[in-house]
Amino acid sequence: MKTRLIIVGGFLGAGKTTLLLESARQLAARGYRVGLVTNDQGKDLVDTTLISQQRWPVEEVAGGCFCCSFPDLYTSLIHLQDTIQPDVVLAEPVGSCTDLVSTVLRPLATYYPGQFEVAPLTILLDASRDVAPFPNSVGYLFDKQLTEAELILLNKVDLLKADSVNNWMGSLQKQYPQAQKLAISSRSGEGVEAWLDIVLGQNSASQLNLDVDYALYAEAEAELGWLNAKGLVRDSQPFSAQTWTRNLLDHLSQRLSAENFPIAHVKVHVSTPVTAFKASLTQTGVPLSWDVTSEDIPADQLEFILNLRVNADPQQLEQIVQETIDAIKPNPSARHYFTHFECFRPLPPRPTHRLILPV
Ligand SMILES: Nc1nc2c(ncn2[C@@H]2O[C@H](COP(=O)(O)OP(=O)(O)OP(=O)(O)O)[C@@H](O)[C@H]2O)c(=O)[nH]1
Ligand SMILES: [Mg+2]
Repeated sequence: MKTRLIIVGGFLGAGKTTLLLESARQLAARGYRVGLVTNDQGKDLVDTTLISQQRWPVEEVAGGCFCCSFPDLYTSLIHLQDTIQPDVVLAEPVGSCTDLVSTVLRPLATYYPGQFEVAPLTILLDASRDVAPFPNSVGYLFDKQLTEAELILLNKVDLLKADSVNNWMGSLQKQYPQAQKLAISSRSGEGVEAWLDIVLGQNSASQLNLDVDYALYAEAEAELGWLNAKGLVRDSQPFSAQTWTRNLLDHLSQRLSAENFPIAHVKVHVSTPVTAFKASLTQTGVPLSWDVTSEDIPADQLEFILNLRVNADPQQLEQIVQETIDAIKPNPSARHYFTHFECFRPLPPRPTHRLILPV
């Protein structure tokens, strides 16, 4: 049995995980068996935690993007096939990754035609994203992601007025004429059914050899400081996990803004034995966005996973995170512990395969 593989790329914070979760729900309601694959340069991911908490089968490709960790991606897909026999796998590459057609979709379709049917490459675009505060190389990467799209989804249209959606669709058509386009809201589900009809019914047929300068692409990735941390906070008396989550993101937002470090995505998952919260900041100065909230029952301990992707030096990010977690202690007696802490700049991309079509 072949598995249909739907790959959804797009810049950090564009809404890929939100779309994957909404799609998994809609596909399951249509009777499909679904698996998911997440991906990151590091480990301990908010996305994987969020997906598995919602009880979807998920595999994580950690320590490099799909293109550079192709054998791990393949192993994850085979593992899903062996364990849950999925009809459909939804996969989300790292949000700073491009050249996916030549390095991931085409190799999968070419080397494993009996195992996978690969849907057209979908790239998600956050209608509210402004890349102007980032260095030019990041803008280059952002443009390359859209240039190789077979399908562009203008996401977060719930935040836009109708005439603004029309303007967006018009300018996307001019700039990226190669791609089919839809306006969606991953959050409300608007437009997702129409997109699923396309990616269930069509295979990737891109003949594009993306013209990408790997030195500039590497520079763009290296502009983003990456920080993944996992830990716990304990106190002798119960405290609010929701307030702690809000304080964490508010503090980080203020510090990063004061230092002039543009945010690509800052996300945190916080849980106690009886509650869970997940929230994101996708841009400097934009209010935090809650994805998971529950009744705020105070507890004397919480666990957190924090992922930052910010245009800043990783050591400065580390210092800001350490100081912030100290500053937002629920009480002076509270203690925090890190069980994992890594911060780095992503290494230059070195794809396992790069299948270029003869011209
Ligand atoms: N208003 C609105 N918010 C959305 C929508 N889609 C996603 N978001 C929010 O945007 C934030 C980032 O969404 P994610 O799904 O985590 O984005 P992502 O592309 O997976 O991010 P990375 O994995 O870090 O690249 C979350 O707080 C989402 O709730 C949408 O359609 N409308
Ligand atoms: Mg994600």
